[in-house]
Amino acid sequence: MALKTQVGIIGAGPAGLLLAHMLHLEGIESVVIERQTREAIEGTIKAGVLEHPTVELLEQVGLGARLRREGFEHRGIELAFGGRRHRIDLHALTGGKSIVVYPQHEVIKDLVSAVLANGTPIEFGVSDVSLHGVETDAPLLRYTTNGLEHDLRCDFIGGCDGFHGPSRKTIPAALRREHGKVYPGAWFGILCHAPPSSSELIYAQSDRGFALISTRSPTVQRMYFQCDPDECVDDWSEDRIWAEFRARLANEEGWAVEEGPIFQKNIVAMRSFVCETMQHGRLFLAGDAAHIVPPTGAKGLNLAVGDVTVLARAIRDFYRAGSNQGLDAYSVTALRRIWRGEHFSWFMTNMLHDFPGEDSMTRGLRRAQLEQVVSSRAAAQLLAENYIGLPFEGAV
Ligand code: RFL
Ligand code: PHB
Repeated sequence: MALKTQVGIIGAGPAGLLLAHMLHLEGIESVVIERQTREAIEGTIKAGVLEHPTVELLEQVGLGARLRREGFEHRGIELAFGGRRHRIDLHALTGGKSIVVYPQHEVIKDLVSAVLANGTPIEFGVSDVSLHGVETDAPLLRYTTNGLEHDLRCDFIGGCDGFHGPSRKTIPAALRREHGKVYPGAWFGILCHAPPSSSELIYAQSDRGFALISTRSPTVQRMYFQCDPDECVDDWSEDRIWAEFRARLANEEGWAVEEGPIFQKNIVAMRSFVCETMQHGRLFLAGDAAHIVPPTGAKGLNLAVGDVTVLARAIRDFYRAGSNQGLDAYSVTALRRIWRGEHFSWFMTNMLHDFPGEDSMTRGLRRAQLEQVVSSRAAAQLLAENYIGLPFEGAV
């Protein structure tokens, strides 16, 4: 079947859905096609931390109500090492800004409802997605749904299909410069029924490796510990997991992690990746399709939101003012903020993880870095500014 829209969007993750919603607010039509079911995308546990600029943007586009009601504002984080916790006062160090802990799948639920309520179609469960004619003025998305092949003709394609999607690979290899780094570690994540161990997130460095105490609600907690990338979740019993957390969070202050029944376990790889360029003809990449960060800086979703603000504004200017300026500059504009996020995520990862085979010099330098961050206001401020999120490159 032949269909037509202004912007064809591949992927109903935060990037694709937010793009569809922001375009609608500008009177621009789009269609979203998604490989998974609605239940699957609304049920996958991923990120938890929304930066200050992300929260502001979601409020501006009418998606702030549930986030404000059910999310948890955090005005500081703790860095734990050497048996002690050290608070980084995000609020005081950034002139009153904070972050909000609100799970990514709740953001997805809010976005899916808004996009459907706008009348923008989301085709779930599509397969065999391919991109055609992206160098022309009328690119085409071909996909199969319910056994039928469809051709969706559009003016632009939003490649919001995550790290493994087909969009990035459509850019000819000779025009694509890819930068990548895989870390020799991964995160073992759990969800458990327990009260919070702390009122703020704790990023802990120890000789046994990194651990992170995060939260989801007063009764559900999210925690991670660094593990080997080849680890198998089934090898980790509840007892073994709690023993590992206790060992990594051992301290001289007399606090302990709150333990409870674990109901979800998963392993998350750690990589840094950037694709330059993020555009080719009428194809524009946004989010994980173009870049990946290790989770230590809590930046992935937030970077995707940053890309979408730049892209939505560029597409708006094309339709409203006939201007190609924003579109032509998209990649360069978006990449400025992305590289800053990449740098911060790399910095946090190296400061907080001990990797196998490291020498004592590297470990000594890491400790000096941690000591600097908790004893110098200038160093703490730099961390705080990056953690609560750098301003977006202009807003729609
Ligand atoms: P997504 O979320 O991967 O969405 C891409 C969508 O595209 C679909 N897709 C296709 N659809 C049609 N045809 C195809 N051929 C397709 N191929 C793929 C996929 O099904 C999917 O629905 O990318 P997007 O929108 O760019 O969003 C990126 C974020 O999801 C990601 O960066 C964050 O989750 C990263 N992240 C965190 N980010 C933060 O900002 N703060 C955090 O606290 C944070 N914590 C995390 C994280 C990621 C984690 N995991 C599991 C990777 C914690 C974890 C554990
Ligand atoms: C989370 O709550 O899932 C979370 C929090 C902070 C991070 C990464 C993930 O840096």
